[in-house]
Amino acid sequence: MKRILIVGAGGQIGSELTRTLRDIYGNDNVVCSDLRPLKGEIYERGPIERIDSTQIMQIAEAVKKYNIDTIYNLAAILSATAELNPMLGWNVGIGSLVNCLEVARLFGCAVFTPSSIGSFGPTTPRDNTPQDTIQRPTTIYGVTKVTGELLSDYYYTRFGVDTRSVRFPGLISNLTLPGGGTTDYAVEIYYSAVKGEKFVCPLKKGTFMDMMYMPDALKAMVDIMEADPTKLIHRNSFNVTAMSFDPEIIFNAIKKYVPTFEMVYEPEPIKQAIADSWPNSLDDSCARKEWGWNPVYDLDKMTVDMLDCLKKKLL
Ligand code: NAD
Ligand code: AKB
Repeated sequence: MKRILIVGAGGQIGSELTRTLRDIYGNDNVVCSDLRPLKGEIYERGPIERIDSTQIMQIAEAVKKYNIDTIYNLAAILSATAELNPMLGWNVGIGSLVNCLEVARLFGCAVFTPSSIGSFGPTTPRDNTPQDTIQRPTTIYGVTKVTGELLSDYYYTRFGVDTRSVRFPGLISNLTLPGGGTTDYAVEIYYSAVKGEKFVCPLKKGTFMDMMYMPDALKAMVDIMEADPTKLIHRNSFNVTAMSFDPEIIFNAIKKYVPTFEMVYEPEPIKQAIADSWPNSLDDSCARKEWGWNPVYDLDKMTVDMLDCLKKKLL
């Protein structure tokens, strides 16, 4: 049975990953931690620690105290927010990663750290972006993600630390709101539709990006850490995707079920520039071949579930 520490468990992914990992591995075997206080049923089912992941001793003490063998490192500042404070983006993203890797080296832990479509840039092939290709991002978020991929591979080849990662697209979910990314609009649009509000879209029509529904993302994070290491040719990091759309396509997918729904475009320059530098769609064939990646949700199936869950939550 794994003994897991989640770092940065309070966010969009961590709030759901805590529940998933506790369902699989048992409440007491999954320690959740964050800089901010963690409150609520999901967190209180098992051990909670307050950890600032830029402080290596705080991670090391928790790993020792709970006999941890696997770290899920989720602490980061997402793309749009990081662009407003690049040093914070670097210090949290890289500080947390280096500390997790060093503690993992000393205590023999495996480490999962998500990369992102943000690790690509304007010179990357935009359509069907290959697994191994140009990675010259123009955002500080992307710089931290490429650095993170390289560092994670370095710790694997140099020290044998079992590091694994996926390049997530925009994640869509209904439990915890996203934390300042460029793809957040694809979550917020569902909240507007359910609340009966007109949606103000921060990106232009025709801005395509990859996306994924949270249940598939949770499955990816479990499956890659359970994968047979002898089958992994790549490690840090695998392209994974489930769908690609622009604002018009997701708007029409929602309008099919909420006929009165309205949207206007008011592009935000920072978000638009970031989105324009990212791929339109990824080729995730290596993940499919090496560890059986196979998402369940397409746009329509996700839309039905999102609207249903948000109606129960908000109305
Ligand atoms: P989020 O912003 O919702 O959550 C991040 C969490 O990290 C927050 O709870 C925050 O309090 C915590 N944190 C910040 N500084 C910290 C520190 N010093 N010590 C401890 N905790 C700290 O982000 P998320 O969406 O859950 O993303 C998690 C990871 O997944 C990040 O690496 C992100 O880049 C990556 N990712 C997310 C998406 C997405 O669409 N959500 C897509 C691609 C990659
Ligand atoms: C962001 O938009 O910053 C994230 C991501 C795709 O990495 N959602």
